[in-house]
Amino acid sequence: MVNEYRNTGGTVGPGTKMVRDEYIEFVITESTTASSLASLTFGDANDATSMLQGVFRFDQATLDQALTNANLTAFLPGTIIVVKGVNLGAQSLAYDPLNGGWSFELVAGQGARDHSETLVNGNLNIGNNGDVVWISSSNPPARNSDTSGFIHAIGHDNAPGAIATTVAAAFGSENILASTITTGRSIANEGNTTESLVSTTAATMGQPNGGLNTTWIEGLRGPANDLNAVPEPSRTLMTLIGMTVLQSLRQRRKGGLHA
Ligand SMILES: [Ca+2]
Ligand SMILES: [Ca+2]
Repeated sequence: MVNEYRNTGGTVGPGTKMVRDEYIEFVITESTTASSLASLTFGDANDATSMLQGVFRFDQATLDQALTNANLTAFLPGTIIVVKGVNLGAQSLAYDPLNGGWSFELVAGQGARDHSETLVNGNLNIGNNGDVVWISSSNPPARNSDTSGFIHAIGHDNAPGAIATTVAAAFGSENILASTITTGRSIANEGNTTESLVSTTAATMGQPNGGLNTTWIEGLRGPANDLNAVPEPSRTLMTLIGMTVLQSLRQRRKGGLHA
């Protein structure tokens, strides 16, 4: 799922097809192999959200390297993948969820790159007036209006074009924030699988977006990371201990009054 995207006023890095200081962020919701991820495409829309604009893919050799580094054969639920412009630091494949390293960062033009079939051939450039960031099983979209393979998308537009309208119909109206944005802002999901999109100056590249989004992603990562996943017997025990303490306090207070 698309979790966040950053809008700056920057220009496209030479040869990278993406604005040099923008980023987009995906959350993996179920165990996914490198070859599965490499078969997907992702990208953005034009400012009018009426057409697809940039089409990217993940580089499988790079994904394989991240898995090798993690000593895993598939990406785990709760993993955050960042795709970023060339000015946002070196590519980071230090993926290690078994030791708390739940994100990795691909640089546009390196581990994430423009799709070789340039049927849709724009730059990944987040717009002030509107945009849709999408991920698709269609490889690649056949034309700039082809949303048939969309797995997920979020966007913003106060006057949605055809792509944003389709996304709202397919995934829910909460997937499109009815607003324009300024530069220096992210569109971030502060919800879970039911989006709660906000326009925010906060940048949380590679991290959950706070609120329910953090609770949800930590839940995907498993019980060790999720206080809400404490097994029922332990919760019951904690409640009982709490009640016992309360009763002791009351008794002590009563005793105090009598003394
Ligand atoms: Ca765009
Ligand atoms: Ca984030």
